[in-house]
Amino acid sequence: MNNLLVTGGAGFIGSNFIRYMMNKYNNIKIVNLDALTYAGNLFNLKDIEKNKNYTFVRGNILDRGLVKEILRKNEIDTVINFAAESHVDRSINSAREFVETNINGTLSLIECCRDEWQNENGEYKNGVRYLQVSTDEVYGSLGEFGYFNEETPLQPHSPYSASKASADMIVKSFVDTHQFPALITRCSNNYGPYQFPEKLIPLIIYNCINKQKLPIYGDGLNIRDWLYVEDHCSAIDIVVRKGKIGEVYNIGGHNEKTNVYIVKKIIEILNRKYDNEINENLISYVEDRKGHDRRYGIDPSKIKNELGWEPTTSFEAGIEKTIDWYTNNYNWLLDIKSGNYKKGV
Ligand code: NAD
Ligand code: TDX
Repeated sequence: MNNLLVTGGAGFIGSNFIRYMMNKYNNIKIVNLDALTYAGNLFNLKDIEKNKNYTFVRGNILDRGLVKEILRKNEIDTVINFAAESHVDRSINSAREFVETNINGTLSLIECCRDEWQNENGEYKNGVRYLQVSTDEVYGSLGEFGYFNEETPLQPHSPYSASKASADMIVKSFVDTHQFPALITRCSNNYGPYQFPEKLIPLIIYNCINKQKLPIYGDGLNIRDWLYVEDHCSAIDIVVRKGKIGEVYNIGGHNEKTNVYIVKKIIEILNRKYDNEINENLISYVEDRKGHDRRYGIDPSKIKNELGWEPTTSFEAGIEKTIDWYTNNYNWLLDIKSGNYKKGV
C-alpha cells in the first residue's frame, strides 16, 4: 500500500482515518476525494492540509472522469470508500441522495477501479485493493440475545441501511463475477472528535452546553454498540493490509449501551467538569424514529482471531476524551451549527 485514495475523507470517520494514517506512516500518499456535502468539512483536516503526502480534491465519487484521472495520475493502489450519506433520520425524510451516493456512487467507483486496474487478460495490477466501509445496520435489528456475525443475513430496515446493504451486494457481486479485489468492513456505532452534531453523542453534548432539551426517541431503551473512532481506524488499517480479498470483517468492541445510559453519562460528565447546572431535567422523551432498530451488537471474533485486532479505548475513557474534545473545540461545534464552515466552499 503506497498510494491511497480515501473517499469521503472530510467527514467524521474519514478525517479521523486520514489523521491516523498520516501520524502512523510517513511513506504513504493519500488523496482525499470529497464532495463536501453538508457533512463534509475541511476544518476537520486543518492540521493535515499542508502535509506533503496529502492532497485534497473536491469532487463526487459519481464523476467517472475525475475518479479515473485521480486513479491514473496518482498511481492509486488502494481505495477506501467512506463517502456516503450517513444519517438514518435524513434517509427517512428523503431516500434519493442515499441511493445516488451509497449505491450508484459505490458502483461507479468500483467500475472505475476495475477499468484502471485490470488488463485485457482480466489480470489486476499487483497488490491493488478496494475496501468498502459498511455498517452493522445492514444486519437489521437484534432481540435481547445474540450478536451479528459475518454470516448473519442482511435485513436492513431504514433507507440508509438498505442503501448500504445494496452497496455491499454490488461489491460482492464484483468479487464473485470479476475477481475484483475488494473487502468489506461492517462497524458498529462510532463516537469521537469531528462527528457532525446531528448524531446522538455530539448533538447531546451541544444541547447540554446550551441548556437545550435533550431529545430521546421512544422509550430510550434502544441499544447501540459504541466504538471509539480511532479503534475503527486501526481496524480498517489492518483489514486493508492483511484481510483476505472477498471477505467481510465485522468491527466492534462489545460495548452495548441504551440511549438513555449514553445521555445520562454525558450529563454526568458535563455536570462534573463543565457546568453544574447541566442536569437530567433537560431530558425530553420525543416521538420514536420510524422503523427504529431495537438493538445492535457485533461479534468481533473473526477480526480478532484472524487479524489480531482489538479495540484499545474503553467506553469510559473514550467518552471522557470525546467530551473534553467538544468542550475544548466549542468553536468547531459553533461553526458547524451555524454553517460557517461552508463559507468559501
Ligand atoms: P459523514 O456523513 O460524517 O461523512 C461522509 C463524507 O462523505 C462527507 O465528508 C461527505 O461530504 C462525503 N460525501 C458524501 N457524498 C459524497 C459523494 N457523492 N462523493 C464524494 N464525497 C461524498 O459519515 P461518517 O459517519 O464519517 O461515515 C463514513 C462511512 O462509515 C459511511 O460509509 C458510513 O456508512 C460508515 N459507517 C459509519 C458509522 C458511524 O457510526 N458514523 C458506523 C459504521 C459505518
Ligand atoms: O436526537 C436523537 N435522539 C435519539 O434518541 C438522535 C439523533 C438519535 N437518537 C437515537 C437513535 C439511535 O437509537 O440514538 C441512537 C443513535 O442514533 P444516531 O446517532 O443517529 O446513530 P444510528 O442511527 O445508530 O446510526 C449510526 O451508526 C451506524 C450512524 O449514523 C450510521 O452512519 C452508522 O452506520
